[in-house]
Amino acid sequence: MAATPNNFDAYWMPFTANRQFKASPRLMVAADGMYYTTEDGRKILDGTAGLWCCNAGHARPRIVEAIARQARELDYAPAFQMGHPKAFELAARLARLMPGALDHVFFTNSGSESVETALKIAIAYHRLNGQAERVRLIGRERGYHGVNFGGMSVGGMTANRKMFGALVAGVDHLRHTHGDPRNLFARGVPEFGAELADDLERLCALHDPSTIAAVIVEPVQGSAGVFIPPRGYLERLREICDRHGILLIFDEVITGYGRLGTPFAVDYFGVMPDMVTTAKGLTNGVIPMGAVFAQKKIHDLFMQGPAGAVEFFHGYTYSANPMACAAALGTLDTYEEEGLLTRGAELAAYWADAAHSLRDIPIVTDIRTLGLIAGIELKPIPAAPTARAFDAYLKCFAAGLLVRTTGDIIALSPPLIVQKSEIDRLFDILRAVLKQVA
Ligand code: PXG
Repeated sequence: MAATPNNFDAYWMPFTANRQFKASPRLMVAADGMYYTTEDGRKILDGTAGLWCCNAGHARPRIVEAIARQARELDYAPAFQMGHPKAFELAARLARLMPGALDHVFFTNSGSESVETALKIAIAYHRLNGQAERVRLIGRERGYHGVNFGGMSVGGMTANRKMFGALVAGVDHLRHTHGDPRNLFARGVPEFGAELADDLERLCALHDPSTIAAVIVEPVQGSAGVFIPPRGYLERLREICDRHGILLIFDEVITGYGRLGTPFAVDYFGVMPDMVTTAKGLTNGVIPMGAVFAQKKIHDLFMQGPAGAVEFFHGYTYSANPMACAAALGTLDTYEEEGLLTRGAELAAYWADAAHSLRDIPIVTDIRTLGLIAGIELKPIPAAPTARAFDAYLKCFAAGLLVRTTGDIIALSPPLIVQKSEIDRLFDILRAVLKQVA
């Protein structure tokens, strides 16, 4: 086992209460299958697939071997005006996996970069299409699209925005879909609230739809606390976008690669956006990588200038990095061989039953489930919002279970290899902890 570092000072940790953590650190030193191992040798059941990304579980041989082989064979190749075979192989394979005409793939290194890339493609697309006035971007309250300026601006989580100035100009937000009491404890897609999509018409009336480039939404809002779109909501957004010539972007950084029991949320909801942003499960979280899928009509419009001209002045040093491509191919092999991209569909009912069994606990005020996701909302301690959920998080960790919390919501998203016995164990631990924090 690794030795405890003797100095916690230099590392400025992301999205972390640094001083609290460093006073009482939680260090992982190994992972295998469904379990992490902590520095003090305890096994922790992974209830969150790392951060919604290790969909195939940990230390998967196909991925480990692919990375090791790639490091020996071709460690890095320049990304601009140059290529390597695995980049093309991976893009072609992803295009086959994604339904419809979403058949061109731009590689990034994270969900945040995928979002920036898609927003830039949207604005540039309209300009190439003779509609340079389409520059506005519409996101949604409580949306999370990463932490870079574009994604932060279309995002709708206050804490992620308020410290950072005026953000990107020309952005507005749809209302979120959470809170209709008729949807409480709904299993799967809730029935009420499709008309909330009409909020887009309000923004169109306010700004003039001919100034709007794109709408970006997470099909299921993850980070803010698992908010599942009401039945018919995404269809309605699609219709309104079509009516006004607005591009629709699905941010599938969480929902992509099997989380809902289908390869993508596009498959689950049967609604076809113009672009899809992904990351996380693309490489099982093992090497940073993101991918933006664009419809053929978008890609092809860029390909019309002089043949020697760079068509899109955008990209990253590590776009389609060979190590990341190898990890992604090893990941897709694993998903395919083990049927993981649809495994969630087989387990969804068992998962939902287990999650909803917590309903009798008095501090549980709502439970939401879809595929292999669950959001369990707790009654906040008066005057101490988030404290109860964080306490539950610490107690779960002490009891051998990793969960995520956001506000007073516990979010669960286990690796897609999870067994029923592990689902039982997960909810047994959670039940005991929720009773302790009541
Ligand atoms: N879009 C969506 C929908 C996301 O969920 C990002 C973009 C940004 O991805 P990167 O790779 O830049 O972090 C995300 C990331 C959580 C949690 O616990 C969620 C994310 C990241 C970390 C924690 O809910 N989502």
